[in-house]
Amino acid sequence: MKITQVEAIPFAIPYRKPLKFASGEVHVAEHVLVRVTTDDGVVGVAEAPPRPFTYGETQAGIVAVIDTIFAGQVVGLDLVEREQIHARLSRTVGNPTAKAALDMAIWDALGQSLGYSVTELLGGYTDRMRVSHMLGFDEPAAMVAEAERMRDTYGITTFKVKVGRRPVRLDTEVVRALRVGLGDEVELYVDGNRGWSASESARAMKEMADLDLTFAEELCPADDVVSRRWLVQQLDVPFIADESVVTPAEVTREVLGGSATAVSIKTARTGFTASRRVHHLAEGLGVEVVMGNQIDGQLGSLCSVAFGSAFELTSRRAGELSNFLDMTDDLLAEPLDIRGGQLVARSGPGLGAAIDPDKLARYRQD
Ligand code: MUC
Ligand code: MG
Repeated sequence: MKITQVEAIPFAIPYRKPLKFASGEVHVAEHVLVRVTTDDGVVGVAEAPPRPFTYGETQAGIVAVIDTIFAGQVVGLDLVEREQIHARLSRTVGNPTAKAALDMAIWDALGQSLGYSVTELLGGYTDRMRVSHMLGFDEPAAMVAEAERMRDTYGITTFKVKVGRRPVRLDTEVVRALRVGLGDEVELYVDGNRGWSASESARAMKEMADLDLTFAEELCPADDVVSRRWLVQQLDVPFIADESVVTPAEVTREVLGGSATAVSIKTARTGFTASRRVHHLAEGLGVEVVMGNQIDGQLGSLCSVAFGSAFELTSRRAGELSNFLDMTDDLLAEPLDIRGGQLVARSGPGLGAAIDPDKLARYRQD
């Protein structure tokens, strides 16, 4: 089970409609397919979705760092030496998305080699999650129509609404329209991607006090240390830290510092090895967890549901698993199927993710 080759293949697939939010917008999925081959001929895969405006990683940068730094650190190691692999990749402070995709492709290869699904290897709690859909910026009527379509077509009843625009009324009116249009049956929460100040966030949350929100996420920057703590202490819903908690140490700092009361786990940035550490830490700290979405394609969403299904804490809340629906196509040979508001992790072995060779040939950029 020795790793003999690591490939980083850039590909690009357009979105049917762009996803817009306070820190950026995505029109084309310019992702990287990572493939890990072993001496037994097993091939593990995962997907890296760079978010330049958040983590500074780009598609070209991910290909370069894997080819020139990370591949050489793991080739020759056995698939079971996961802590050795983690230690070597962790010498590099940044590049979370590149490290995560490599880590997940190794777990996929390990699962295939041992004959178990990744979910079974990680924890095996269940095999499915409820799905939460992210709604990007648009006019209130268009966002309500989008949510109704997701509910009627896929049975999705949990929605994360992007906020963080100015004036705050632009967003609070959208959330009110969603509550009125969809009724009390749906769950709603908001994500500001650091777009507001702490005081704007407090005002917006007051305006939405009667809308029965489940969570508020990263409404203002974590670096506004004192004012963010002030905000989090006055809210009556958990405050999710997302892009401010890329490492377990950051989770510890934000939670113990009173600047977050829940965490988003994104396998796209912590893979399986470090996501497991974040999960255990969240359990020990006693904070809630939401499986987040780095605007993943189908392979990335399969990784999220594989991890989220593995533990009780991560499968308790709906996971953000559906934004691949906005893409015009994908690389998976067998598309993901959201039904009754749920997504099932594949029974494996590994991730159970076969790549369609014709689609890869069509969309690859190298
Ligand atoms: C989110 O939860 O913030 C937007 C940027 C990113 O990296 O992830 C998305 C969703
Ligand atoms: Mg977020």
